[in-house]
Parts: sequence; C-alpha cells; structure tokens
Amino acid sequence: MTILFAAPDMDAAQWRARLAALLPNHPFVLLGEPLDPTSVRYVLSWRHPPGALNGMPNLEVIFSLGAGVDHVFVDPSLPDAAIVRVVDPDLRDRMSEWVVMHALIHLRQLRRYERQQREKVWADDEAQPRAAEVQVGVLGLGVLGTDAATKLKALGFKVAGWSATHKVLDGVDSFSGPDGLKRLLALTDMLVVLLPLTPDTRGMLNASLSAQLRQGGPLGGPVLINAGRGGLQVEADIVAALEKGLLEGVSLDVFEREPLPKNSPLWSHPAVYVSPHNAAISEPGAIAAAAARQIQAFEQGEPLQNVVDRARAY
Ligand code: NDP
Ligand code: OXD
Repeated sequence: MTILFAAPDMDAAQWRARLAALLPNHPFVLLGEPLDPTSVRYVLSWRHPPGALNGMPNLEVIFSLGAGVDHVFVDPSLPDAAIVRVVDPDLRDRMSEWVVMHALIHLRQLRRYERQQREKVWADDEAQPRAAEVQVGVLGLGVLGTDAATKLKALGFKVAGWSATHKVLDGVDSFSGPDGLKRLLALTDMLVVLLPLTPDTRGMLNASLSAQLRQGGPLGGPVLINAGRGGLQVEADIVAALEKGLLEGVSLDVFEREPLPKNSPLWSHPAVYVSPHNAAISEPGAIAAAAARQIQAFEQGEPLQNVVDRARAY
C-alpha cells in the first residue's frame, strides 16, 4: 500500500507530513529512497522523470498533482495504471477569476489608462465598447472552460465555445470539429484557450489560427488569452501576428518554455500580458485531501473519479 511521491520539483517534506496525517497506514516514499517496488500501489506525480515508474507490478493509480496530465504522458514507458487528475472547485474558481480579469483588462483598455496615469494625461475620448458587443470564443469547454464561459456570459459578453464533443450550455453556442473551429474563429473577437495539451492540440495557436479570427471588431482587433498550456502556442507566430496587426492584445499564463526565457519578446511587448503559470494554483492541502479520499474510497471498492482517458490523452 506504499504511496510513491514522484514530483521532484515539489516540497516533498510538506507532502509527506500531509499524507502521514491523512493516510497514516500507507508508507510514503520519495523517488530515490530505498523501496520495495512490489509494495507501490499509488504514485503522486508531477513531472516524474520518464521511466521512473517502471518495475512496480502492483501500481494501480497515478495521481497527477495538477489538472493537466501532459506531464504524465511525456513518459514513453508509462505503466498501465489508471491516471487520475485534479478537479477542484477552488482551482476552477481561480482560473475563472484570471480569465475574467484578462477579458476585462482588454475590454476596458487597462494598459492605455495605466499609461495615461503614469503620464498624467486626462483623455476620455477613446471608444468604450460594451461587453455585449464582444464575441468571446472559448476553446475547451471542460471543467475550466465551462465555468469561465458561464462567468463571462454573466458579465454580458457574447460567448461561444469549442470542444471535441458538442455541448449544451445555457446561452453559450457550441461548436466542435475542424469545421466548427473555423466557424467559431471567424466570429471571435476574444479567444480564451482552456484546452489540454495533447498530440491533437499541440501548436494550434499559430499563424493560421490568428489569421482566421475576426479582424477589426469592437476591440480594434482580436485578443488571445491562453491559460491552457504553452505547448498549444507558437510564440514566434503570436509575436508576428501582433506585429502584422492580426492580433490586438494577448494575455498568456503558459509558455513553450517555462520559466519564460529572459530574451523572449513577450516580456516587453506593449500589447502582451505575461503571468508565471499561476492563473490557477492547485492548493496542495486540497489536492492531498482529494487524493487521500480517492485512495480510501478505492480501497473500499468504489470507482475512481476524474480518470483520464489514455486514448484522448486528457
Ligand atoms: P477538461 O478535460 O475538463 O476539459 C478539456 C476540454 O478540452 C474539453 O471540453 C474537451 O472536449 C476539449 N478538448 C480536448 N481536446 C480537444 C480537441 N482536440 N478538440 C476540441 N476540443 C478538445 O480539462 P480542464 O478544463 O480541467 O483543464 C483544461 C486545461 O487547463 C488542463 O489540461 C491544463 O492544461 C490547463 N490548466 C492550466 C492551469 C494554469 O494555472 N494555467 C491550471 C489548471 C489547468 P470534450 O469536453 O468534448 O472532451
Ligand atoms: C496545472 C495545474 O495543470 O496547476 O497547470 O493544475
């Protein structure tokens, strides 16, 4: 019944203390510590080194310590265990706060008014579009995208979404498939991206996508807001689209390389907002408690929740 902690970037001591309190009868071992591989039944993983989970014949569940599981699938020799991801109301709400904040920043031209304040300029002649004039397109209508779409709708934005399967959401138009994506992009003034990183979605925020967004529009041009994963975007294409005027503004929480390299033009571009992959921090106490609850339920014969579909990779 050993729990193996395979998250080299995280504070192992804190996790050990949490799990010892929650599941005192389950030995907690760190990757690299002496271990009987046949005793490992559960793994807590955040970016575990590829191959590190091999040779554990009784491993049943890999708990991702984040909502995204692309870091798990990086391992080409992933053992055949269930993969469970984080679904947490606190994380969901924080993500929607970040999305709503950036939608409003672009709608209300925050950067312009910050500049005016710095320069002590009193100028109120700029047009102020209403949220109801702005069409938001949300890529990914899962746990996070659905909540963000609903909250943007409540603020008055026109909202549509795109997902692998068709959705029925009050007041939110649903698109799916490649043709649905084209149709959504052609309508969209503000693109919010809450997709997982999979072989199908990698690199899709590229030059071709920017060129398909509705040009002009109430914000003067389309805005891109991505908090899904950096691997979804081609940063050179995003910078080029800004230079060509195909994008008017950009907010990014995630990057091709993290930390974002100091020489990235995104840091200082006047139309770009950068945040350090903290749109929605997973609260470790809540995640540990959820994993412990799942382990207890699983051991009483109940099915696991939030299991990842390996074929879809999310
Ligand atoms: P979900 O699995 O609940 O939702 C994923 C959504 O993406 C679903 O609507 C799914 O469609 C859709 N989707 C997946 N692949 C495709 C595709 N090829 N074409 C069209 N739609 C697709 O995930 P969450 O909402 O919980 O999280 C989304 C992502 O957010 C995570 O994977 C993670 O990368 C990121 N994240 C970022 C954080 C941050 O701090 N920046 C924090 C937490 C998560 P369908 O519903 O039809 O299956
Ligand atoms: C993530 C998370 O997947 O923090 O980025 O949960």
